Amino acid sequence: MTTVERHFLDRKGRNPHATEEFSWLLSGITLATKIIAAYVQRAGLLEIMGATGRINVQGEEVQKLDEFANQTLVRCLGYRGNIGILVSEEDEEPHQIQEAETGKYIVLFDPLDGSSNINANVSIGTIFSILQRSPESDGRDVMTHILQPGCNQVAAGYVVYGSSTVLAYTAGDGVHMFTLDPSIGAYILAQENIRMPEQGRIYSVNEAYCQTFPEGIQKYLEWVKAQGNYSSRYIGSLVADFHRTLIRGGVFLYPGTKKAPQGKLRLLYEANPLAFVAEQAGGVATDGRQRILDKQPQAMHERTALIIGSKDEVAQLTGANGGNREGNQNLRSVSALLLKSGRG
Ligand code: FDP
Repeated sequence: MTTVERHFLDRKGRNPHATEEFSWLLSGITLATKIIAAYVQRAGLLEIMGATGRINVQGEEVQKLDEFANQTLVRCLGYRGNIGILVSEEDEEPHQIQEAETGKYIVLFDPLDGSSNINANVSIGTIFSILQRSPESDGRDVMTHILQPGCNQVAAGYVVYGSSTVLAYTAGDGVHMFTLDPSIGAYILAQENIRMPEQGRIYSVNEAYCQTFPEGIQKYLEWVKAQGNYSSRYIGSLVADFHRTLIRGGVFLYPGTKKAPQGKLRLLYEANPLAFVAEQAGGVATDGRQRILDKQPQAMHERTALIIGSKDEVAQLTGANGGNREGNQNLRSVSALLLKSGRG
């Protein structure tokens, strides 16, 4: 049986970050997510369903489980000696844990993604991203360490609390998946070096907003339906929709809408870590104009449009790789509309 930490340490020599120190950090994430998984499973019994009555920094209603998941991650990671800064989607400000000399890692996380689905027993998850303090910074301005492009991530991954609890992570050398065995309380290796299928005839989007999507996206959605061989799947929990896309292929998209012109999803806690996982599995992630991992974040809670999935399906939508005629038209329309609205 290979656990996450053991699997990671076995990569010593192949991955510069595969150290005992980093494995200790990862064990903070596995511990926290095991506690969260246990609570998610018993949420109805523990009377921790429902809203707290508080509105978070994102303007969203905070669920009791959101708060619990956030506190669990902060507590479990706060004691890991090598973590300097913790950044949560739920909190307005970063948690500064340690000085630069010791706390060289920064962990950013969405403690409970898809939380509006909690009360309906739909899969939800935790997403994490790990950075190192920026070497260019003088160490005083905390934001220069946090606002790094996604291509600087040292590791990233997610946990889906679904029919089973599954953890997938990358540290820049492939994507590896583990299943939580509740009888022994450990994540056990299920599959190494996962590859996302290059094609997958599944599109995943909240089509209710279609009328307010950029014209290029609307055209793509018309095109996809006209093919007759695509299926639509939308769970409404990014982490679960992404996990299906990783395993079965296809494309997930959440473009800008009238309500959320910049897109709804968060660059640092959602798009960046999933883009890192997608690329490491052979997939692609873009905002319609630019590779997600090249985006220079301007603010901690910045939002972005996201198109992520199988290489061929994203190319079909964006017209990348000299794609087909419809694809190229889609790209031009998406880019032109993004530029016109000042979002490019
Ligand atoms: P939620 O609001 O339930 O937390 O970013 C959060 C997120 O869920 C994603 O997990 C999900 O993909 C998306 O928002 C769903 O948004 P819509 O309800 O607008 O489709």
